[in-house]
Amino acid sequence: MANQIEALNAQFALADQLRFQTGENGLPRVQITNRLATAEVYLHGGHITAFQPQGSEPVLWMSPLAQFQHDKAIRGGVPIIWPWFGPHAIDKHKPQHGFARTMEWRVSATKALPDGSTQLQLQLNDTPVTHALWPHAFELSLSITVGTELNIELTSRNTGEKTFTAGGALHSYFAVGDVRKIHIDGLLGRHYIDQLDGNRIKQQSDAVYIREEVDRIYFDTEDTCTEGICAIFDAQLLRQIYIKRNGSHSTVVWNPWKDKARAMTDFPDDGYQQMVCIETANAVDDVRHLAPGETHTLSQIIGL
Ligand code: TA6
Repeated sequence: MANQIEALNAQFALADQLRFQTGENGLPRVQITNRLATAEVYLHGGHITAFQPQGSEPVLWMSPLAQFQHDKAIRGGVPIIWPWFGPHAIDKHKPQHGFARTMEWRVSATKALPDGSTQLQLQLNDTPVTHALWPHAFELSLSITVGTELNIELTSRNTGEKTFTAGGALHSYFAVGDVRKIHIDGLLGRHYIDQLDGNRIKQQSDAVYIREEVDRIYFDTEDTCTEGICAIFDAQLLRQIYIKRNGSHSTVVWNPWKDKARAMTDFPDDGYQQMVCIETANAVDDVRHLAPGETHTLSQIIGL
């Protein structure tokens, strides 16, 4: 492990901005610190585990019980969901939310940008392990730019000989002071699938409040605006987190509330009070069909 870290620093470290270190449970971690913000990224899952603009509170929520195991997703931060969202459509034995978040990604580039932000580019290609789960050749590129905003771009490329269909999400866990004192704007009038009520389709008639378990997939329809901006108004921390979404016509809002929180071993019983997931997704009918050589980029910009 130490050799891997040394080799990564020799090739990709950026003086006083980006370094590789041994993270939790010995997993390689990227530490980014610049004059605008700090961030942490694990090569395991291409997983952003921290983002904090200078002078602000952390923007992302991380579970203190997160397990940094090779075969598990890290709980919190921004899990990369790909090439399917939720359970596999046919084989329920295949991993929930696909395999990208439990694979080891490799570093393809690091850049110090002129505006003072720092960019990390990671890549994941198909392997015999992924072929056993999903019989397609692909190249997945993840570009993470850390500045006053956090810009995440996930680009899927079909490098095979036949068209494939891929879904996914940037499954972001946002840190809030008290989830009962927030509301979410940007989804008014949108229809959603209520995953807790027989997948019934409903329409959002007000801002989104979290007063119980919530698990909804909002989708664009012809008559609902798709300007792609959501905002969390946090009355406790007196701040607003905005999420500008692109390449996505479906947005997931999730809070496990008490019972589900208690049922998850990597999630503290009261953790639901300090987080909410708003996920920039390609879910349900919003999956993308890529012919050989075609690409799709799912992206979001997070800021305060
Ligand atoms: O965020 C939507 C969702 O699909 C929920 O149904 C819940 O399962 C959540 O993802 C977390 O999934 P995970 O596999 O990370 O425990």
